[in-house]
Amino acid sequence: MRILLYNPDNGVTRNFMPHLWMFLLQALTPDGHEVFLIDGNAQPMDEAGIARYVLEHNIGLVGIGAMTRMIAKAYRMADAIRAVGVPVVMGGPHVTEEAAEALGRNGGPRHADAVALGEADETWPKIVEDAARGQLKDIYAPVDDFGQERKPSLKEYPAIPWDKINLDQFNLVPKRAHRTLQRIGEGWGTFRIIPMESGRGCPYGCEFCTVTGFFGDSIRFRTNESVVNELLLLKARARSEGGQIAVFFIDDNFAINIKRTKSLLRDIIAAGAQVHWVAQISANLLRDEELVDLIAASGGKWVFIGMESIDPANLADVNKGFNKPGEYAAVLERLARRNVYAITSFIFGMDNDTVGVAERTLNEIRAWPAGLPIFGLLTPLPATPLYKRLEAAGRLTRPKHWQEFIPFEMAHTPLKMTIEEAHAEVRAGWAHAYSPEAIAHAVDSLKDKPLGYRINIFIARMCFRGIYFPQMGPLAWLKLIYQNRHTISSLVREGFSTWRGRPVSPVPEETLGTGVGVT
Ligand code: B12
Ligand code: SF4
Repeated sequence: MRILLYNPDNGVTRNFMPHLWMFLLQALTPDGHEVFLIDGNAQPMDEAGIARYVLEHNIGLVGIGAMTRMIAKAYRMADAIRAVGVPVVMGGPHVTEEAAEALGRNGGPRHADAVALGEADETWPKIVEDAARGQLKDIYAPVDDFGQERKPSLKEYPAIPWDKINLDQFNLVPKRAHRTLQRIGEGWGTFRIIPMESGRGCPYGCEFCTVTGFFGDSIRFRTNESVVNELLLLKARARSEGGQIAVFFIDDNFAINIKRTKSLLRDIIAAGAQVHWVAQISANLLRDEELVDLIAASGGKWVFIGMESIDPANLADVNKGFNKPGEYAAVLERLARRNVYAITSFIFGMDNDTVGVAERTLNEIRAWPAGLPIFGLLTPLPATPLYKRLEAAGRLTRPKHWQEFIPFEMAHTPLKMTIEEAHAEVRAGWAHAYSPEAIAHAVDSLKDKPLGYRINIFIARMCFRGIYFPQMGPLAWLKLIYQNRHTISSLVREGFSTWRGRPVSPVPEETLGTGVGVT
């Protein structure tokens, strides 16, 4: 049977990274079936397009995975596929919480022939076999022989064949530049950010988060050896095609067990498996100097920190009191001393937020080492404790907000400001943090570092701006380049004089070094 695994586009940005679930399920597919992958962010497709694709490729089963914010698009695509007679199985966090919706059991239309609840590592082979026999069941749940929920152990993690998978759709280097860039330095003909997990689960239970409910508070890890081997495989592939690779460790809290994280990072260093990497780590775990040393030595370049708020009352409200705003600056400086920078994520519209929260937060950010701040709104995702609390209090304004997804729009009323005021705060956060002046300031703050770090922060800020401000077409980019022309010309001038002052060197890593790539 031919199987298509499809991930819908998010409708806002061209995702910089593919989704891991597709590669994982592909690796877990029983022999004798052929698997095709389409990520809608890399290969945009509409309903008619996907219906045509499944017919032309003689697809016998389509698997669709989606977060809550993409579910409306996922349902539309599923409807189009089912209309041409091909069965659809859906999985992922949204349908796990809203299976009745996907199966049309709550009064709405049916979108999926089957739903895979929770982690599907162990149920996927069964789903494929049932589909091949034409006997798909409605629901597949990961349970043991006694009907108890079972979380897969990651000790027997499948080897994802990164050396063989066709990754053309995920190359961030434009096709036209491929050949030229392949010859530069160690080779920049391809550049991909690959998702990899080293463990699953987070016990912290923040009120707005799906993770503790979905993956459970039992933390599971792959063996160090399996992670190291995967890194070596990716590194070898990048080398063989004259390209670069970076890894996003998608673990929810990469240092949740500090002892184990240190041991993994030591093994990566010992095996020479360093690639540039990004990971999510909560601020409280970054107090450990030795851990931060190992992060830097093993290739860590960016750490994503869910700071959420600079107000301890807000943090206590959402069960994230372990975040201590008073130590944010020290944590970021500890990282910056090792040339590791942070993506700092904030949520506005929390219960103790008042008008002016953006400016108060920006004031703090301005005093920190340069990084990539991002701003969002408190969002009640289905089945989270937050959703239940707001529902019980009658505060949900759009209880099924996912059925009509609108980016950066609240679905409940905040306590101390209006919905419109919360929207204005998010807009102010993005507008100020990504203004040409703020970008110039961030670049300038790294003037004591090699040029590559300034280019790195500049490119990253230009790209991250697109999370909020639509900049999909060439015109939007031209406008952006014009607005930031002074910073660009100073970087170009400096690059040129650096290059003239240097002998033979191919384009040095720090010149191209967008902070990611094979070390
Ligand atoms: C990496 C990641 C991202 C990446 C992007 C995704 C990517 N390209 O990988 C980045 C950092 C950009 C990101 C951004 C966001 N993310 Co995110 N992200 C994650 C994260 C940490 C890992 C995803 C992952 O790969 N997990 C590991 C794989 C193996 O698990 P999985 O995807 O769930 O797949 C398993 C099962 O669900 C199932 N399955 C999944 N799909 C399918 C399909 C089929 C057919 C079947 C059978 C089974 C199946 O089988 C898999 C194996 O067991 C998750 C948290 C988490 N631990 O999952 C949050 C998570 C998915 N993100 C979340 C959110 C909310 C966001 C944002 C909206 C945050 C924000 N406020 O801006 C943005 C939106 C991004 C966008 N514009 O699209 C939520 C989603 C909750 C929900 N109900 O939708 C999660 C769960 C985290 C949370 N805090 O609750 N994210
Ligand atoms: S620390 Fe992060 S992953 Fe863990 S529950 Fe809180 S928000 Fe979710």
